[in-house]
Amino acid sequence: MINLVLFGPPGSGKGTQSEKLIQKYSLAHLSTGDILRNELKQQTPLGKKAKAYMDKGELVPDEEVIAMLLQTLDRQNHANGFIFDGFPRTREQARALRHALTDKDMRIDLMITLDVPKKELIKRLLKRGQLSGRSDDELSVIENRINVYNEQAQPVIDFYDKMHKYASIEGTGTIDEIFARICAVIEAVK
Ligand code: B4P
Repeated sequence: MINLVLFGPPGSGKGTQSEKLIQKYSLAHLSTGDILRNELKQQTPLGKKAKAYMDKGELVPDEEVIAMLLQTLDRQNHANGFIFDGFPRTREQARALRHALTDKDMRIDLMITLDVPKKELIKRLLKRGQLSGRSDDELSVIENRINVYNEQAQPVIDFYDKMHKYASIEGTGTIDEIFARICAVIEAVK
């Protein structure tokens, strides 16, 4: 079993690389962004509340996101392990995840950050906005999402770095080049 956290700014390729990782390592995928977008689509009370935050590029409050993630975690089969994509994003979320995993006799093996320059993030997200119509892929919202990431990232990185579970990966280049870099750090801890 291996449990991974994929971290990085918006547009750094967390979703893209997660798809490849779940194939290669047969992991269960938990993306809080995807779960929230699904809640929004279903017009659930959480989805309606989350929309206001997501539209502005703000984080959905910890209380809601943590409860949602823990419920989903309880429902998932975890034979080979999990990839947590976009969670935790705050130190509170990191603490809650550690607590929940400890109760299940599990732990995070590695937190991988995808490092991508701001200019490239904006380019990728504007392109995705044109192709997918995601309403948060619009310039002023993208810039706020990047600022929010920059404010919240360091405490999360420190949380895993203190436990020697943090790896930073250069997130530019082709998708396959980045994937090879990620696999190399995973193989080193397996
Ligand atoms: P997320 O869904 O996590 O969205 P993201 O950070 O924008 O995406 P990601 O990094 O996965 O980018 P992707 O691979 O798609 O969050 C959305 C919102 O939900 C947040 O702003 C927040 O409001 C809320 N939320 C989610 N989790 C939360 C939490 N834990 N707490 C509170 N709120 C939370 O890549 C982007 C684009 O780049 C794609 O189009 C892709 O094709 C392209 N791309 C990828 N790799 C590339 C490469 N190597 N070269 C060129 N293009 C590439």
